[in-house]
Amino acid sequence: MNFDRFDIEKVRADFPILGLQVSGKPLVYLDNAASSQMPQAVIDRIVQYQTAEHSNIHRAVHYLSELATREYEAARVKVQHFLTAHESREIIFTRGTTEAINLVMHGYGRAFIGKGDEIILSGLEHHANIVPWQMLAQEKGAILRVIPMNDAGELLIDEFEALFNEKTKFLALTHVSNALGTVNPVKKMIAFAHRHGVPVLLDGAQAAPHQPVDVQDLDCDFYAFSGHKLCGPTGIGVLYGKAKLLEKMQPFQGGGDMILSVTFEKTTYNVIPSKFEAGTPPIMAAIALGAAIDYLNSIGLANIEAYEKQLLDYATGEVSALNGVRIIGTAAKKAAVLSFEIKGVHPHDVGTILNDDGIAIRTGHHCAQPVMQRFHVPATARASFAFYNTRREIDKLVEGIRKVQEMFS
Ligand code: C6P
Repeated sequence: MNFDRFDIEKVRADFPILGLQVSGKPLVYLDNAASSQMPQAVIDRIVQYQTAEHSNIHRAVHYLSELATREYEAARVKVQHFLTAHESREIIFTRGTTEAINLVMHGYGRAFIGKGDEIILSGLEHHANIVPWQMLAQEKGAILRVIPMNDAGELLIDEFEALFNEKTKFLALTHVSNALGTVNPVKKMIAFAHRHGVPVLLDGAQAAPHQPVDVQDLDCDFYAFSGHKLCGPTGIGVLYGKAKLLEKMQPFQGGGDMILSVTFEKTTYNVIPSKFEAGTPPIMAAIALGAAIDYLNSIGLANIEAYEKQLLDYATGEVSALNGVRIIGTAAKKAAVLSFEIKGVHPHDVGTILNDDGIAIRTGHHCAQPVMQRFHVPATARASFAFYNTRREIDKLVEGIRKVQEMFS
């Protein structure tokens, strides 16, 4: 097996936290789908900003304010190129994927989706791409339609197509499932939705950190992702939206920076993207996200995707060879997520015992309870990989699973 896409030891050395000992053992961090770790370059960028650049933006003519404004807007341009968006004004900084989806629900959904209209979601969605649409449906009297999946965790495309009718007004779809790792055939699904005049939001939280994303090639109308899953900090996320849609949307929140003028009678809203960035934004976090994108680009998203696929293939082979372990989510096209259950052991016990060996995985419903319901499990154990993980770490995971089985035998 070829693991030499890039120098993994050099990459690991960029992440100080990977040198940590947990429970007296070297940390094996396999919870990257929840939050990935931060390289020194991003930590340094945060320190530099806080020590020599910090100020509020868009508000003053002094040196620091102009510098911080420049760096914040430069981060927006980095995100634009990262997503291959047409224009930087199509990039809106949010607190994360959740806020980005809520922004679309409020700004687009409340204006353009009404009573009896239908919104299509998939059975693979994270709660962040279910609950806002449910709230909208309750408010407006709209209806949610759900694309079912097969036992591998792949969406049933015939059933997807059959859901469309003249009432269909929106498709909100995850690019990659956080619970199972399924990579959805989003480009084809977007093209189908567009043939019916239906705009599409992609939840890219689990895709953007793991593969190149080109929103123009996908032709999605909205794309959302989070900084903390992409080697950046928490508190920052991105909403990409096509300019022509963002322009006709209502603001999400009211306050400073999103206005051109205010009187007690009337407010005129700012142009995009400011119209959607009310109040002082997470300036430091946006700049750090820009640094994270620079770092990922220095490795190359295509290299990351190829390397993580090798990790996933290796892990899938090793874990599926274990008696009494069931992998949940066996789609033909998967990102680096391995959800599993060990016969007779609650996933929380699996997580706790692995933690005793310094191995970090996530256990629970992964904020995707409908996925758990589909597979008739209350929860799973989930190992999720990043480009700084190694085959040796997967061996440790497998040793840990064997140890759990011995303890419960
Ligand atoms: N999934 C996980 O462990 P926020 O919290 O806004 O940054 O991201 C929400 C979100 C939305 N969509 C998908 C597909 C996601 O995976 C997540 C976050 C984490 O799987 C935390 S629940």
